[in-house]
Amino acid sequence: MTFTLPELPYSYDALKDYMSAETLEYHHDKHHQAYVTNGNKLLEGSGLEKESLENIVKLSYDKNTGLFNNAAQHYNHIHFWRWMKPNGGGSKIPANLQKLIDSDLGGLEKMRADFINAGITQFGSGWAWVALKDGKLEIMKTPNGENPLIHDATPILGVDVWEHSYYIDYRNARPKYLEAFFDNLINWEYASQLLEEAL
Ligand code: MN3
Repeated sequence: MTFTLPELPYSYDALKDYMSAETLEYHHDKHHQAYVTNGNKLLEGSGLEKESLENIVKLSYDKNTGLFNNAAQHYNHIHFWRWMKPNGGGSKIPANLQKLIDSDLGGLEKMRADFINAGITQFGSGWAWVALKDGKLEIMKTPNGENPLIHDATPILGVDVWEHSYYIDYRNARPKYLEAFFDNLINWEYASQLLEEAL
């Protein structure tokens, strides 16, 4: 396969109350593009050219660090753009997801606190996640480009806590960014769709 940069599913200023056009321009057009460009260079001759993106991520982990970093970040960002939408967040959650949030994560309020805390306590660059593992939802955090795929889990929701994701809008206030993401940006329908596909 060849990695290609997907279009954002909304305009650059669509999230501007919580994530500026400038952030999205840099994050999508520069950072994500760099993962695509470098990933394609490193994929060439790796022996994994015919694999799916998910398999490239899993098979390159611990074996081909350069390829892994770029492929995993490509995977993470493809979903990250779709985990957000204008007028997102809130507590109207599709039934399949609400059910597991209640049974596995102690309800929405506890899930919110634990997810935000995972993002705050991820030292340095990384991601916070809600992932499905062995049929149950779990809150996870990972460094750099790592993601739940390499821990035998499927990402259902994730938030980028690299500084490039929030520094223009929130400076060093990562907790404020995470609260805004949770309360105003999350596309619950997309998370619900990923859950349905994973179960
Ligand atoms: Mn990023």
